[in-house]
Amino acid sequence: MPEKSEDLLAVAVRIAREAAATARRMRAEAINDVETKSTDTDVVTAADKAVERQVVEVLRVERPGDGVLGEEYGDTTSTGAVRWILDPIDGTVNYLYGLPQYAVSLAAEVEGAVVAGVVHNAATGDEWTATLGGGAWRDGRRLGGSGRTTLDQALVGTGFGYDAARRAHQGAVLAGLITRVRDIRRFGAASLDLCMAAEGSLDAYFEKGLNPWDHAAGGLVAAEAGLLVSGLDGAPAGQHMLVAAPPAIFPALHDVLVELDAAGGP
Ligand code: LIP
Repeated sequence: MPEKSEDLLAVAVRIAREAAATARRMRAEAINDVETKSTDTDVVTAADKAVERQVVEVLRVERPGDGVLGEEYGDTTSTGAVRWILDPIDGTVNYLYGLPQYAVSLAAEVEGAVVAGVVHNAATGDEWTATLGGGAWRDGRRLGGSGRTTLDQALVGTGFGYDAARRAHQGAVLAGLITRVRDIRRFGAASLDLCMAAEGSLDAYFEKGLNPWDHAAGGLVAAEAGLLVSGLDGAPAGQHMLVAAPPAIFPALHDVLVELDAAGGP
């Protein structure tokens, strides 16, 4: 008998809240051991690593057969059907600067399909959850996405990679898009961007270069809020592109992104 998504969500919510408390405590103590990864601006702090170690250890003890895919320590082995997908602190640059837009993002994947997810803003305590087929929720309120129907009235979220060559291409895409939409917002954490799109605080969101841990939980929240979440030209959402938008504006945004070669470049 497969586990109920609701039960997996309850585990995820409890663990994410504990992890967020650790992130807050460590930030209050001092940001230290800041290292860089792919570029000089792609940072990872001691808190990122400590939070991921905390989550991995709790899951190892409580759910010994499960696997974990985390941003900082990669994939652990699993003997069962469940794999947890974790970004310990999504929005690390915001965390470094003290901007209240960073989250613990934790999703449960069963036989390759994400069935439960939580995104917990570690700065504000705001929390979004979803289960496959069970809807998307924020603090007990069911989410239904934006009612926007035209792209020229849409407030569109996006983000940028850390590599200069990719940023140059993304900037060129933005230059072509910005006159076709109401406006652009860049908040710095994909999981929260997807949750804002799910609740209608953004009308849509897109980004090239996301990793599974960036969007596993937030992508389920957005999809369960009724948004279309995918890549371009029928591809699934992935590193080449993720687009999340209500059905009314998804086609127009999709076609502009194709026209601007948003999935292209380095
Ligand atoms: C971040 C993403 C964001 C992207 C940033 C960064 P991180 O993840 O959530 O959407 O634009 O460049 O990749 O690195 O803070 O976990």
